[in-house]
Amino acid sequence: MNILTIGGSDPSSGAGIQSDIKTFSDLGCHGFTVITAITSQNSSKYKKTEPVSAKMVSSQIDAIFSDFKVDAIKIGMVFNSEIIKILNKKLKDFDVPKILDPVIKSTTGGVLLEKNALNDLKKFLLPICDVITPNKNEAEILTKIKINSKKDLLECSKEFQKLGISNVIITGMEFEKEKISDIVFEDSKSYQVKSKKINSINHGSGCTYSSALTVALSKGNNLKNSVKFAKRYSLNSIKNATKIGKGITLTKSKEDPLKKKLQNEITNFISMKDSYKLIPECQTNFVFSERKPKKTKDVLGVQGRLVKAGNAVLIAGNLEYNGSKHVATALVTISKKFPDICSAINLKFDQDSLRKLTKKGLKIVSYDRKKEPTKSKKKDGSSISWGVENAIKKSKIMPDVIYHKGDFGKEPMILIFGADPSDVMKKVRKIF
Ligand code: PXL
Repeated sequence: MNILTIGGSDPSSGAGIQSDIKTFSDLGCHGFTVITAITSQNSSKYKKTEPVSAKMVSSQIDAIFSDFKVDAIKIGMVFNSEIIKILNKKLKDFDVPKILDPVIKSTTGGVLLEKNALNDLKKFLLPICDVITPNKNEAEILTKIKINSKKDLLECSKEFQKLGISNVIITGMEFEKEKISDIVFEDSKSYQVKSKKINSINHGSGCTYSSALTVALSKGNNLKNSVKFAKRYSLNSIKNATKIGKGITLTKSKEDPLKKKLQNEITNFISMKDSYKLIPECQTNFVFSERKPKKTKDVLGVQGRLVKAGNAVLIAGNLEYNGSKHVATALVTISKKFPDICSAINLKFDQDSLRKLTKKGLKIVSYDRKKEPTKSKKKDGSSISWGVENAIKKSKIMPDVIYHKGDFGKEPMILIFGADPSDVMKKVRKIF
């Protein structure tokens, strides 16, 4: 995914566009930046702001839009009315998810939005965005409603919706002891996403939250799952915040190294020419785990699979443990006998692919799904483990590929295994 962040430069890289790019690349996305202001600040002090001219903001947007496909936009610090108006003009007809983090003041006291630009933010930016993520203070300033109860929150969100934005997430509310809640108003329904409260003041948590939310939405996740994802991701970044300066800590991503490796190879897979030709009707999953996973919940996979869309392959969800059922079951089963196998992918059955894989020296075994006992067929999810066990029964050395030619109503399939995702990809590339 390609994500554009529009905001201010923070030289400490704790917040602003520098922090956004870190989050995007950490989550396997490419980040574009349109800078609205240059700030001078560090972990203890906010010094100065120099806004970029509206003309230059406009030119940066043109440079990006004239070249790249942008999948979602995050808007943070916009600083003044001129910039707000140009953003309205350039973005209003651009139909991708637009997430507005209406930052007004930094933790260290810097002004991120001029007072006289508040009304223009409401008039020109809110109506063209899809989701707004104010904290309590920002919500109160923008709606002029003081929040003391859940009823006030509802009124506040209705006020936002009247201003023309349908999805409102008021972040960081504290209704319960030791808990922190994001209150989501999605059109006419509302719900809370809670997490444990961490007692620390840090720089960048708001930016991390809204960037992770933008990534999740860009992939087509619904709002609820995207909020859950953003909350977990930013919570981990807060837990992992580091004190590298003299002042407050800077949030720091705490991505699972397994996720990073799998994400990289998924990016390689989908950018490989003609990879769409390898996707079966039931779509593809690419999985990875530590050695000897016991259950599918120990295996990372793509929640919504890798799906064929014309001549492209799209990632239809987040990388999650328990994100795959079938390919993860195959991995759990094979790793009992061959514990060095920690990653797998399923691909469309094709005789030509099998011929090429054989010619390149890969070890290939198979099973016949028609021979599966009725008892196993009836038990949900046991066909794959039966098949894999059957295919490797006589194997003394680790197989690279297992295939089956299908059964009545069952699609034939190729599974490629490896020690890790890059080993799997090396084998996949042998098909071309
Ligand atoms: O976290 C809000 C924020 C956004 N953008 C810039 C910032 C800050 C907070 O300091 O400096 C540029």
